[in-house]
Amino acid sequence: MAVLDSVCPLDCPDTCSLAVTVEDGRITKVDGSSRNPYTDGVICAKVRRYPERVYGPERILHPQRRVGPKGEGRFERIRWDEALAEIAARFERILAEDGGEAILPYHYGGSNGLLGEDAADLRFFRRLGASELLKTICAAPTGAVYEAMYGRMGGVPPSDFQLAKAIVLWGVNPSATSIHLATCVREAQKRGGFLAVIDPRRTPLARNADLHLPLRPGTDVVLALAMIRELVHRGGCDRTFLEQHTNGHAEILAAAEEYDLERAGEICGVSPRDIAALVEAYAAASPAVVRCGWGVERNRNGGNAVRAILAVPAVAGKFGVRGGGLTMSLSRPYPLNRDRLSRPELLRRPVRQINMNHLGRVLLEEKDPPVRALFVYNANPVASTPNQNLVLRGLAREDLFTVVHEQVMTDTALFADIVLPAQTIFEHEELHKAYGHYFLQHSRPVIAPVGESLSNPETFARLAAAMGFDEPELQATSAELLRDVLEGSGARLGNEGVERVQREGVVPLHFDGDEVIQFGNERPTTASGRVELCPPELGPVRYEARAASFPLTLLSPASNALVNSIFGERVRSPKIDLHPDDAAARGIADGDEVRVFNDLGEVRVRVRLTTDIRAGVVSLAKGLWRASTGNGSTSTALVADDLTDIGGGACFNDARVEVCRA
Ligand SMILES: Nc1nc2c(c(=O)[nH]1)N[C@H]1C(S)=C(S)[C@@H](COP(=O)(O)OP(=O)(O)OC[C@H]3O[C@@H](n4cnc5c(=O)[nH]c(N)nc54)[C@H](O)[C@@H]3O)O[C@H]1N2
Ligand SMILES: Nc1nc2c(c(=O)[nH]1)N[C@H]1C(S)=C(S)[C@@H](COP(=O)(O)OP(=O)(O)OC[C@H]3O[C@@H](n4cnc5c(=O)[nH]c(N)nc54)[C@H](O)[C@@H]3O)O[C@H]1N2
Ligand code: SF4
Ligand SMILES: [Mo]
Repeated sequence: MAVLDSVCPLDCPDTCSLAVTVEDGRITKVDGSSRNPYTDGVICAKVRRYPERVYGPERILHPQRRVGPKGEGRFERIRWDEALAEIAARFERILAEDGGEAILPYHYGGSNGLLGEDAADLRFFRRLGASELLKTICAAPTGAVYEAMYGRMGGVPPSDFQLAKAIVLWGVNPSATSIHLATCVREAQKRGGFLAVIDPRRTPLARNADLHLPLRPGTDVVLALAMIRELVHRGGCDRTFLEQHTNGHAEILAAAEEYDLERAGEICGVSPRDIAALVEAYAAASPAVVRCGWGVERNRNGGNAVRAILAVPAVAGKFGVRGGGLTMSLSRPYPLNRDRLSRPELLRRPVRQINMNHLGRVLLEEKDPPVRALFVYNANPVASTPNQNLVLRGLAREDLFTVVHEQVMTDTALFADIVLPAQTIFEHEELHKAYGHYFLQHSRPVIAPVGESLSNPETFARLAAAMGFDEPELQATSAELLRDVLEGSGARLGNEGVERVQREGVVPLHFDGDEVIQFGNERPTTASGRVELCPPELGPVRYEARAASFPLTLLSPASNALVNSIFGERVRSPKIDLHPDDAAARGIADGDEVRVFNDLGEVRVRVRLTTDIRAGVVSLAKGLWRASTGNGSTSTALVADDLTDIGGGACFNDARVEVCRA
């Protein structure tokens, strides 16, 4: 028996270090380890059960070829060399007839490891001249806004939240999505810190907050502007900071003038007194920190909401002290050489770009050229991409050649022509950044590959060889990819950072000084070196009210049991949250099976009545598998593939639905 080090690679901000028990070559236990001092031995319950996925009945053990109709899931076992030869032959024919752009890679955050995504895979697809996928399904609006306003400035690290006298959690639910941050927030509360939560749902932290503003989804831009106006009118605006460190303050203050407390209260559906109380507590506290999550962005007004939220700490002058300022994704300060890793120079001519949120319509409607081959890896679009029914129709196209590289037989893999077995984190080497802390981590395999599974780098290297591509960078090993991504990492990793991370497994990022202080040692990296409150690329500040086609707003947030669709195979009977008033109006009782529907689709599930959600809003978890509902449809079946106002993001929390008894 041995206990070996690993790292959780799931798309979760915490990137915990793991201690994995291996007996006779098999994993018997996954636990937390203290190698990463921030995650310090604590992990979530779902990852403790990871071995069930590694060895479970859904695990894909060898390459397979479809023998039945698309989607039915009947496959025959084939050898790797047969699979690769068949893919290469199909790709070559498509290249000759329609060009590389008729091939579409589809990938996202299945593994957040640096070697398994946007590395060997992109090298291969660039050499092929395939269409380029715009990775917009998550964090595109927040990313575009943050980049334009603050550049790559580091955010407040979670451990410093304990120092804050006021914390505003805005559209984020750390109890499910970032458990170590939740611990830090509770610690700040124990020390007397004020907590406000802005969320249409009463999340676990909202239950014990000093103030919970259950606003109407999609109205955050108005709330943030009203806060700014109130700061100005109540003497909480830091004019000196605005003059010295920002551009565009006159514009944002002018936009804010439109929303006094009464008007904002009416639009957002919260009491004007609560908005005033929020501003008062926030203005009075130092340090005060705003944590903006991703729930806010998934709306047609999402980009503008995030820009207005990120302006609040600047207007209030909350920077310059440890524990004060703002936090979103913390991945920006990582010293990563993305171009060295993904080699843009392999692209011989510009190629078309395809927004991943439009997968369904692209498969069905794109003509110039049509998508003839789809290569899915690190993603499960049937579960996770907007407009599920359109995606399913696209995948059902008889003339579409679909390859899926996966760990388990997902709803997407069922539609593949060729299925390729992928490894889990326990079977290959990886390098891990995090978006919820500042420790770079390295992990080695702890078991031999299960079945004939291959890592992503190995799969794309073999595919390149099968295509006869002879560029040496298409055959890079994990060790070479690791060196490439850290090339030039310099001071941020210490002088011998590359060796150290491999030797020690965990290396903290170095900031100038030990602490991270926004507008101390961390500053905006915008061209002006200032906060850009109204940069031209974000357009004018705006809020678009929307005529409701159906009466209820559907949210589909993260839940404890899954990470996106990973572990969805375990979920048996999910429930949709409905407010008792909405239920009474429809004659629905707790536990009833209901139809949730709109003009795009219908989902049949049971109901959970709860006052933890605002009336007029319903909530069904993201990432469910089709088998878990009564009719094989999940929340994405009700989500239109509209794009957000900024960044081309998905509008998951902007769906309108009706609910009735089934
Ligand atoms: N357990 C678990 N952890 C995860 C994930 C998971 O699936 N499961 N997913 C990971 C990923 S990929 C991501 S991106 C992060 C996401 O992390 P979070 O941002 O915390 O997650 P979400 O659940 O998308 O949204 C957070 C909250 O936003 C609220 N919300 C919805 N619409 C609005 C709105 O219009 N305004 C406001 N103010 N709030 C709104 C929702 O009710 C929800 O409680 O979590 C990561 N961690
Ligand atoms: N309704 C609704 N849907 C949402 C959201 C929402 O708020 N509401 N939010 C979304 C968010 S936040 C995100 S980030 C996206 C995520 O969307 P996706 O990135 O598509 O996430 P998953 O559905 O978890 O699919 C990841 C797949 O990658 C596989 N995988 C893991 N590791 C590897 C590997 O090393 N190699 C290969 N080849 N495969 C691997 C996993 O088994 C899994 O099936 O979904 C979005 N979908
Ligand atoms: S999913 Fe998140 S909380 Fe759970 S082990 Fe992985 S990184 Fe840690
Ligand atoms: Mo995400």
